[in-house]
This record gives sequence, structure tokens and C-alpha cells, in this order.
Amino acid sequence: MKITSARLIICSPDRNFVTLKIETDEGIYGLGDATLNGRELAVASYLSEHVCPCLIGRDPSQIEDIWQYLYRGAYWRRGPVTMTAIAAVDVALWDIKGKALNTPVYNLLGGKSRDGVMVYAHANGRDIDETVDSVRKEMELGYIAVRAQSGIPGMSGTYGVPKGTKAYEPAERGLPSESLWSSERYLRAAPKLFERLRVELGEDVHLLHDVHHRLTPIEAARLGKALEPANLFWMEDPVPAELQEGFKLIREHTTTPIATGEVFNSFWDAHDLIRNQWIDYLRMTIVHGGGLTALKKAADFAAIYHVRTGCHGATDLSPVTMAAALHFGLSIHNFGVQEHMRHSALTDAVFPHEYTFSAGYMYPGDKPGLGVDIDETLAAKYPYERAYLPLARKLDGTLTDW
Ligand code: GCO
Ligand code: MG
Repeated sequence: MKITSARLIICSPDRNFVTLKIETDEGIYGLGDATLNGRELAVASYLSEHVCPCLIGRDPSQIEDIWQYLYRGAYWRRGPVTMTAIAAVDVALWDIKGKALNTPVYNLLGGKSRDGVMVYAHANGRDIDETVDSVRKEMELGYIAVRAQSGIPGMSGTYGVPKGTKAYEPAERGLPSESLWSSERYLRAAPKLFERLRVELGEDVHLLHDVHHRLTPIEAARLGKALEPANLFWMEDPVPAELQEGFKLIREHTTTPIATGEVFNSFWDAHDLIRNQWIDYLRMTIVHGGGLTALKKAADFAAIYHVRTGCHGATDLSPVTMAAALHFGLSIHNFGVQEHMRHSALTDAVFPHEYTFSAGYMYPGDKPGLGVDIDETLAAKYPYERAYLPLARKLDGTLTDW
């Protein structure tokens, strides 16, 4: 089998997606997600200008060799643009291999290690009351794990809480918007939210929370300690992770489990975090971490240190990544949980897929390959529109981590 074409489909069915379609001389094709939220066209150009020409004529079954060719062969390693581009190729090749061998991708990764993939939903509200209601609604839909984010008294907006009545979406069309942030007010408010959630909803539901890289290590340690009575499943991204040692300080003070890694693009971003057991869950994801080939290696290394996976799964990761994450989560042994931020009906229509949700778990389906497709005619009706993630400033105007 030979690769005959590799081309991009860029569309915006409610939000932007970049999809790579690799076609072969045997009529089998594979899909890979290449979406990097807010920087979409950089990856598209990296692929179309530099990667796609090198794929033509290659044997798509040589997944490992093609991965190494794109990683080592570029000389310039790592970085979100490069690794997202490599991931798109890698995932498309796994899709092709599954279709060629007539088996779902999870079988190629070692077969099922469990019956279903536990997922967590997003719940949010402008205040504690609204957030409690929102968590309750997700539980009524069947979720057994829910992430809770709430507005902060005295602040007009914060991460994870929508501005209007629409569902929360991380990117916004037009130029980047700015919001205000106060760690002091947040640290006062967050423990109250989780205290209430436990009182109202009991002990059985897994509760998660995303700090979104906004604290310093000692502030995060304080938060982790304050949240201990609420028995969180995890506290996510307490601090930015460039300084991996920062997690040591948090770890020394609290037993609240820690998850991080949604912005990681290489295993090396997590190397110290894992080998020192400073984290419990690795959130690095297939689309930004270099594909299934890279994630499988990272997960196997993490397993040795009791670190489990908790892959990022926000709406900016397309249904192609969601499908890949479900095959991955079903097959690896040290799976923890998978994020499931539901796509809009329009996004789902552009990307028809086999995966399903039932009673807290998701299932990738048994179709050969990934079990996800793209309706190119429908996609063409929704052209790309520039969009950005917001920025945040402290009350005195200093730019901070959003
Ligand atoms: C999450 C994430 C998202 C990100 C977004 C960035 O945990 O789901 O933090 O909300 O902000 O995916 O592109
Ligand atoms: Mg997050």
C-alpha cells in the first residue's frame, strides 16, 4: 500500500478544526486531527508546506518509522506546532492500519483492558448555587465524574464559566478578550464550592476541578490542603508546568491528587513530574503530544511510577481525537479518566462517529480503524474564522496566566 495524497480540511462548524486526510492507492483513507486552538493555520501550513510532500509514495503501515522520520528528520524537535502536525499524520496512519487489517484501533494497541472508558463532564455556573445545579444536571445525564467551575464573588468572569447563555467554549472569534483575575479571591471561594457540592450531592460522584495554571506552588499547596475534606478526584493544572520542580512543593503539602499536562507536547515535558511521582494523572493528549505512538510510550513510562492518564478532551480537540482517545483509554492498563466536553450538534454532524456515551462511560465502537469520518460537503459550508483564547490580567493590570 502507498500513500497517494495527504490534504487538509479546515472548517469551522461552531469552532475551528484542522483535519488531515491521508489517502492510499488501495482506496483506504485515514483521518488525523491537527487542531491547535487559536494557532490553527500554523499547523496547517507546517503540514501542507513541509510534511505532506514527504508522505507521498510512502508505505502507511510503517507508523513508527514515519513518526521518527518526522520527529528526528525535521532536526527542529518538539513544540506544539510540530508535535500537533506529527500527531495528525500518526493518528491517520493508525486509522488506515485498522481499516486495512479490518479491526478497531484498540485491538492494534493491545486490545481491551476494560469494558468502557470513564469520562468526566463539565459543569459550571456564575455562583455556587448555579454550579451545584449544573453538576446535578450532568449526574442526571449519567455522568459519574464531573468537573466543577464557578464564578468568583466580586469578579466579572473567570476560566470555565460562560459569559452568556451558550455552553462554555475556550476560544472566541475576533481578537483576544481580556478578563480580570485575583488569586486571593479565588482561594477564598473555591473551597466553599466543594464543601457545598459534597453536602448537596454526597460522596459517590467523582469531583474534579481545573485551576488552569493560575496559582504559585505555595498557593496551590494551600488550595490542595483546603480541598482535602472534599476528596477530589483531582486538582488540575495548579501551576504552569515549565518548572517541573514546582510540583514538588505542592506535593509536600497536600494529598489532593494532581493532574497536569494538557499543554505538553512532548514526553520530556513530563519526565521529572513522572519519575519523581509529583503528579497522579498525566493530561497530555494525543493531538498535541505527538499522536498515539508517542502517548503509548508516555503512558507505559508513567505506569511504572503509578501515574495514570487523564487525557485532555475539550471541544477544541476534534471528534477524530476523541475517537483516538477512546481507543487509547480502552486499551492501556494505567488509564485514569477521559475528559468529555460535548461537541455541538453541528460539529458532530460534520464528523459522524461511532463512539457512544452510556451511564458514565464511553465506547469507541467496533468499526475498523477509529470509527470517525468527515462530511466534506457539510464542512465546506463552515469556513475557518480567526479565533483566540482569552487573556487574563491581575487587578493591577499585570498580565497573568489565563
Ligand atoms: C480543559 C482545558 C480547556 C482549555 C482549552 C484550551 O481542561 O478542558 O483547560 O478548557 O482551556 O482546551 O484550548
Ligand atoms: Mg484544563
